[in-house]
Amino acid sequence: MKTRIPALTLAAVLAAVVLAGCGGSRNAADAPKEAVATDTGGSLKGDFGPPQGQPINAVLTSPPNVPPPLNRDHPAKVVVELDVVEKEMPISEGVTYTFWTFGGTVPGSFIRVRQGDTVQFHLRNMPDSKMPHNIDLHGVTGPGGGAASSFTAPGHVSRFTFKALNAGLYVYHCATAPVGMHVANGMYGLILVEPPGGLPKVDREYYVMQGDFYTTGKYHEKGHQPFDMEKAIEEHPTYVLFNGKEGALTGDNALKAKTGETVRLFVGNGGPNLVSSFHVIGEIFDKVWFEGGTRFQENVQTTLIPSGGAAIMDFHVEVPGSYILVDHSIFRAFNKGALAMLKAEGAERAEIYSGKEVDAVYTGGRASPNLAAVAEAATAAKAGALTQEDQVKAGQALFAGTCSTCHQANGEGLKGVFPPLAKSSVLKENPRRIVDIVLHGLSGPVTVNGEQYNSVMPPMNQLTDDEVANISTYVLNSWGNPGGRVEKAEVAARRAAGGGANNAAEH
Ligand code: HEC
Ligand SMILES: [Cu+2]
Repeated sequence: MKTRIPALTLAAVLAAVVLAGCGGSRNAADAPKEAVATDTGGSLKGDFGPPQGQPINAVLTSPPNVPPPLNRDHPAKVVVELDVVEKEMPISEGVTYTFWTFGGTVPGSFIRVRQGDTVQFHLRNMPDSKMPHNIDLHGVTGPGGGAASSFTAPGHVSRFTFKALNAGLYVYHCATAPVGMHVANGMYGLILVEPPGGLPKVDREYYVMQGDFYTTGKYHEKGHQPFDMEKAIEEHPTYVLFNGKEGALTGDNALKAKTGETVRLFVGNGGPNLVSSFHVIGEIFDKVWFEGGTRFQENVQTTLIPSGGAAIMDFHVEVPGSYILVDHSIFRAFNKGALAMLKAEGAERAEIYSGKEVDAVYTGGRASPNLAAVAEAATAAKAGALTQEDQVKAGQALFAGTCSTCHQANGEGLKGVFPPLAKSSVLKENPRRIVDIVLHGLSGPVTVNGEQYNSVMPPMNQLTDDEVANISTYVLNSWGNPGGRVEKAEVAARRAAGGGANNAAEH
């Protein structure tokens, strides 16, 4: 190892010489001085003395909202009161989960303080909680980040105080054993420690946080889903979500902006396991304060957000339409829920972009909030009152995000490429066959309404039994098909029977 040190030193000297050489009017002494000038000094220069004025109660906000900029020129004593609430909430349409939360939401309340502030933190664990909890704030200087001082039993409050010495965007999370389980249940959020001058002004600020979730049932399995410790240890999430719920930020809940505005996202990643490749489809981040730190990078497509990390990104909105926020580890976006949306209103800018909505391409049925029908069907099924009509409605919503890409929303298909489902001769001959086709896919030659197709339909085995039942019932009762009803049990039996609907094997 020792022999490497002179080599590195030599490289540094050479680099300095090269820099100085091409600098024109600059001289060699400039370079190190500039480097020092841009150094904020970190915690060494983060103490601006004792708090001044009356104590201030921190404004806490629920996601996707962010407290307003502080516009304060001196350090203060800031009181934060955060409640730990364990509660059942939807994690997807028709699916519930028992979340453990900071402030009743996932992610927890957003906290905003100024560098040099003295923060008096009150953590209250609600009396109806079943578990003890604590908090580790990554913006705290001191062992455990507050965890050791904040262990709080149900019905108790604990208090600790820290000085926010480093500016930046920091994750906070529960650190009670088993830590992974507390985090997986939603116990994380963000605290922004503003630099003394604040951040540059923007038109809108939003709070988005990714997390991975582990349920015993598969993705979209309806009803209440318990936490699955094995899947969590194996790092095989069932859901990867922004703001704790599939659809938390799509359809009517989409983030909003207008053209001509600059939008800032405070994005955190609670994990517990996955690293996020955060990307906004159709936008380029003008600035990214990567890792939530002091410096920004410019003109970024995708920024990496580690588990237990955060980033701040600004972008100017030029063109109206829907922008899709994803984890660009893309199966997570389209098959595990890591998809959010920002809708920008304003006049078209044809000179920048020719137009045509991105919605249908990237989101299918997720763009509109009609997935409510799916939840209604699930509720009805649970009560033993599921009607054919419920199934048709739910099936229609699911068809939009699943089958319509190929067979088209009106079931007419695309001539020579995707066969029609409307008045389908295949379904007329044997309506029950739809279950096998959806579960196992279809390949080889098939004649539909007198026209030959010889292509491949991939198995849709990401769908749950009730989803297949609802979609099948919808198709059978639409566009002049023979009608009839497919129940969940029939789908389960066909799935268990395995095999395929391959034409070649049948003929
Ligand atoms: C990726 C494109 C694609 C998707 C998505 C898709 N299909 Fe298909 N589907 C096909 C193709 C291609 C065929 C013909 C396969 C062949 O040539 O053997 C087909 C055939 C069929 C058939 C039999 C022929 C007919 O027209 O009646 C049915 C029924 C069917 N699909 C239903 C569905 C349903 C329901 C869904 C949604 C759950 C779905 N498909 C999703 C491409 C797709
Ligand atoms: Cu906890």
